[in-house]
Amino acid sequence: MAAALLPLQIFAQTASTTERAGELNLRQGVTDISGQVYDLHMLMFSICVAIAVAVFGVMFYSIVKHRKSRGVKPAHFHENVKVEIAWTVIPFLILIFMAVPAAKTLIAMEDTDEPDMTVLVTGSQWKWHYQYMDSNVSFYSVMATQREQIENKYEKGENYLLEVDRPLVIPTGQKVRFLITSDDVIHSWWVPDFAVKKDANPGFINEAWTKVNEPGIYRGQCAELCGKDHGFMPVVVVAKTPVEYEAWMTAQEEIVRKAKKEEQRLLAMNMSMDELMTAGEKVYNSTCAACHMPNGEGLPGVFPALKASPMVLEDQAAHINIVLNGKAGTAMQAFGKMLSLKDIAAVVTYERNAWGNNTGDIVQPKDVNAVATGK
Ligand code: HEC
Ligand SMILES: [Cu+2]
Repeated sequence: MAAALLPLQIFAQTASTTERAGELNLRQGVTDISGQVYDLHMLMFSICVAIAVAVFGVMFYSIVKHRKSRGVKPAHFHENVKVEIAWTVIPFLILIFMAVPAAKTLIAMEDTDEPDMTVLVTGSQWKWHYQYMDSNVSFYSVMATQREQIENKYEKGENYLLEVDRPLVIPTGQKVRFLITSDDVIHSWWVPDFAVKKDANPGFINEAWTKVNEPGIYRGQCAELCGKDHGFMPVVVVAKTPVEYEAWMTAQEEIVRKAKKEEQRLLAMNMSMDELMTAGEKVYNSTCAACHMPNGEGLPGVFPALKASPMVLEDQAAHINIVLNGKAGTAMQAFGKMLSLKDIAAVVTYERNAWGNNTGDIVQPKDVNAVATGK
């Protein structure tokens, strides 16, 4: 909480935020490409300023020097071939002069050939999913800013709305290719320090790439208006040295291996009603209650009540299926990728027995697996 922070820390945070807010120019970024984009931006900007100074200079000089009150008679030079050629050829040459370096940089930005590694980036309302194509590691990256900061109950932190639970980790000095797509609406994956900003379109895959020179934490956001929580899907990329990256990747692969083993163990076991209800309540409150409400009554006309819902009371397979796969075109998303078999078994059991639903049904991880695999 704000009150718990040292005054010095608060001062430091405010100082750095205002510093960033006061930044007027495009940032230089941390990759060769972002440096090229910056140089291009400065070149174009200087050309525009020079043209503006020349054009307005001549204009204001003429207005003042040749004003009517001084008795100046206007000159007439309609259809002057020399002037017409000049004002066609000069802008044409300026445009060519600008187009050559711009095209060079654009082509370099689009050149995703021969990457050292590839990450599939999938946007969904309102979080990012990262899948390392060269391994079996994948995870969601969800905004970590506290609700209380958003609601102005706590002091806003230094990285307000720009912090996540699990950042994307990439190695420095390697060409990382991003395949960018979406599960629902159009998002846009944007990391200003890399000069990477690509639309994430459902049903299409866009490509981008980066090669980060220095280890560090780089922050960005979804740059496409994608619904009510558009501002709440930040991008955080941590660039580590190749050695540190390898260590991180090995640890992640170990976690995946353990989870697979744990899943096998779960499939073989039966959990008790108490265990399932306790775990299920936790999952429900953190993942489902925002829409279906803590009391299971939903929001009439927007989010259906699960209390006394016929699907929840009767059709167990349909119930498991909608939690696993969601329902296309509605806010009910697929939780199969996000929750474990155990979590889904627990939350489905919880819904079937909480709020007076009292079906007595116990759903085990293997029941969820049966629906997931169609066996
Ligand atoms: C972002 C809002 C949202 C969240 C979060 C959400 N749901 Fe839903 N849910 C919906 C909507 C909207 C529907 C209705 C879909 C439709 O039109 O049939 C729905 C439908 C359902 C249904 C079918 C109800 C019926 O009677 O047809 C079940 C069961 C369900 N959700 C369970 C869950 C569970 C379990 C979770 C958490 C793991 C969850 N939902 C999280 C929005 C949400
Ligand atoms: Cu978005």
